[in-house]
Formats: sequence, structure tokens, C-alpha cells
Amino acid sequence: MARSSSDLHGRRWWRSSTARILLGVASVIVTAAVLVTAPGADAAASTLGAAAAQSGRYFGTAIAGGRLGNSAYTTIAAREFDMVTAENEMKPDATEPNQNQFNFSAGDQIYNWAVSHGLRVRGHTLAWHAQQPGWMQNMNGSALRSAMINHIQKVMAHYQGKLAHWDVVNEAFNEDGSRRSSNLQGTGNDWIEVAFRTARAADPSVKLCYNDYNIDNWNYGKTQGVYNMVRDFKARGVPIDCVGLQAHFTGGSSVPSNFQTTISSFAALGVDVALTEVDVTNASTAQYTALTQACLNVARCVGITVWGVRDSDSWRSSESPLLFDGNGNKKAAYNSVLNALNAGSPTTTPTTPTTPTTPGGGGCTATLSAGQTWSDRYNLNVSVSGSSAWTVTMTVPSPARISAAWNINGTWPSSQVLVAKPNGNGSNWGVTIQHNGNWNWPSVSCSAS
Ligand code: 9MR
Repeated sequence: MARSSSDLHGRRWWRSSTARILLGVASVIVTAAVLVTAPGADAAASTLGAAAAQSGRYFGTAIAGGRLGNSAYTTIAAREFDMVTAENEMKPDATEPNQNQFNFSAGDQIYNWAVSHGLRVRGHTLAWHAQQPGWMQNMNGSALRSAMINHIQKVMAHYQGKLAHWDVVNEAFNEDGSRRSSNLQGTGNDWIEVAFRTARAADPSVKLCYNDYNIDNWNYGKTQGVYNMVRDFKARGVPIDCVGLQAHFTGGSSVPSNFQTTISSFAALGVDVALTEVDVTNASTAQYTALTQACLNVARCVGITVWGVRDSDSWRSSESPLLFDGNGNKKAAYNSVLNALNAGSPTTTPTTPTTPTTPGGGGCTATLSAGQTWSDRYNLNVSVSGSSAWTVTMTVPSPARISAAWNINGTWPSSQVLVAKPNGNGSNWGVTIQHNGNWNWPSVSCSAS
């Protein structure tokens, strides 16, 4: 029985070597044996994405739409990475060039390239003082506040359910930890929380991030300013799920010795942390190793994105800050990062199901069993007996969501509910569930027709 990975929103999560094996196996029995293999038990992985996946993390890159016609570029990107950030194409000047006239062609080109190659996508960015369209730059006050809300609603509606993260607000702080003055700040100090509340309502399924640079050193004023905002948001129930440390260790900055303290301190507030735009002057192997290790050492550091593929693709190309040289060759820093990822121990996660099996009624039974587990998600195997013409309805408890399914014909009333029917390929299938903190297994009901 060949397995096919059909998927809720066209995404594929199957990037680890274990998962690649899964797609090719012919026997359910063999598949089950592979599925219970613990993350990290694999032999050393040979790509950044696969190596990061061993501990439930992703490894991403910025992608520039204008380079998607370059096969050397796309070959490396598709092979090495499992997450993509649009370098410029989902920013406000790209997506809303005229007020309330949206253009998603450039963003969609990157999104479609990514998902067709099995990569996920981070959205970047919704509210920012820079790269505003001209009409927005000239706005202020309540008109700008309304325009920001409308922008967030419309752009998030377009990508609803499709993205892993959104950088809702970008670079809103000064170096001393005070708020950066901008037309957005001028609309009132609450603009950031309004942006996050608007974003949560627009797409409850995507993780909402605050993203900034120079928030790497725990003792720095800007780091503390952002930390205090996130702490305040968590205390008051303002929806925020993650903090992105851009980690541009270029232009005179370098990885601080307390970088891990910064990551773990943010994580301790109850948010995920991601390194979102990494580059390092001259691609220092020591610094790339240190930043990778710092992320691996914190369970809630969910992934690393480098800000471009080859040095020639970098916004700071003169500093040769990336993992591939201009000819696409792996640099020493590439091996440092890969080795660190391969040595990383798997993230400890609860694996004990709260519901070992869930029979249905109505002439058939759907039985769940544990599959592979990562820090942010887990797989379940489903075996249906009693009928070959079944309909299984699966409901995951909020805020968990079903992010992928395979070997079924599925319809998706919501990201919490899957209605599965046979696809002609037997009665053993599975799902990936992003737990969002709720590890309780879904309820299922089965009816035969
Ligand atoms: O890499 C991006 C570059 O192509 C653009 O010209 C620039 C314009 O602002 O933005 C760069 O990306 C930035 C990112 O969106 C936010 N953090 C800083 C990045 C580097 O400037």
C-alpha cells in the first residue's frame, strides 16, 4: 500500500529522514515500527532541515522571489531547508500597494514554491515602520490605526490557515528599550497590542510573533524593553505566541555570551522563541555553532532561519555571512551548524496519551495509536475496522489543531475538525496534530455507510 501525504492546506511536514522513509514504505507494519522511533534516534542527517527536525525544530531561509528562476538557488533551498520567510514579498508595501487594494502575487509565488517543495512558511511582516506603501507613510492618527487593522485582517485572511507563524509587529523598539517613534507609534502606545488582538481574531490557528533585532544580549536595554512588553502582554492576556530574535550578527555585532539566557528568559514567559534572520560576519564557525547550540539548549526555541541562501543573496553580501558561498558550496559554518544540529539531543516532551484508544459507534471503530512526537506536534496513526466504507470525524481539543493528514480523502470544517473517508488505499491512515500546549488526544467517531 503506497502512502500518499495529502494535507490540510497543501503543506507537508515530512522533512525528517524518518518521515521520508514513511512516505516510501509499503507495509503498515513496517510503518508502525518506524513511527515509534524516537526523534533523534536517526543516523546523522545530511541536510539542515532534516538535522533540525530530529529535535522537532525547523531550519529555514529567507527566499527572494526574484531568485526563484535560478536553479542553483532553488536546488539548495529545497534540499536544505524546511521553512521559508519571504524576504520582502509579504511586507505591507508589497501586499497593499494602494489602500485597500491587495496584491498577493509575489507573496503567493514564494508560498506556492515553498509548499510545492514541502517547506512551511513564516509570514513577514504585518505592521512595521519601514517598507510601508506610500499612502500609508503619509497617514497618521485614527485613519492609520484603521488602515493597520484592515491590513492585518485582509492579509491574514488571504493566508488563513496556511502559515506557521506571522511576524505581526516588527522592530518597534529603540536601542534603549523605549518605543521607536513612528507613524504607528503616533496612533497610541496600544498599537502593538491592537495589532496582536486583530491578528488573533483574523487567524486563530497561526502563531503570532513579535520580531526585532539587537535583542540578543540579555543585558541590553532594547532586550529588556521587548521582554517587559511580552511579560506585560502575557500577564494581561494579550495574544502573543512567539518572539523572533532576528540575530543579525553582522554590521559590527556578534553573538553575546548570554545569548542562551536571553532565549530561555523569553521562553520562560510562555512564548516560543525563533531565530528569524540569522547571519554572521564572515560566517564565523564559532558564532554559528554558539547560536545553534543556544537554540538547541532551550526547549521552546523552535527553529532557526538564516537570512538568505548564498553569500551573494545576502543583504550584507560584502560580509559573506551565510552558510553557502556565491557558487553554492557549503562553507565551514554549514558543517558547524549541521554537526551541532545532529548532536542536539531530542527535546523532552510528554508522550503519554491521555486517551489510549477511542472507539467509535455506528458500525465501525477508529483506533488511535501514538506516532512520532516533536516539541510542537505529534503524529497519530488511525486504524479503522468494521467497515470499508467509513466516515471518521476527528475533533482535536483547542488550541490544538490538525495540521496534516495522509492516506484519506479529507474535508476540513475547521482546523480543529477533520472528516476522513477512505481514499481507496485501505483503512490505516494518520494525522499530524500541532498541540499548542494541549496534548490531549482528539475524540473520534466512526460511521459506516
Ligand atoms: O533583506 C531585506 C532587504 O532585501 C530589504 O531591502 C530590506 C528593506 O527594509 O529589508 C531586508 O530585510 C530586513 C527584514 O525585513 C527585517 N529585519 C532586517 C532585515 C535586513 O534589513
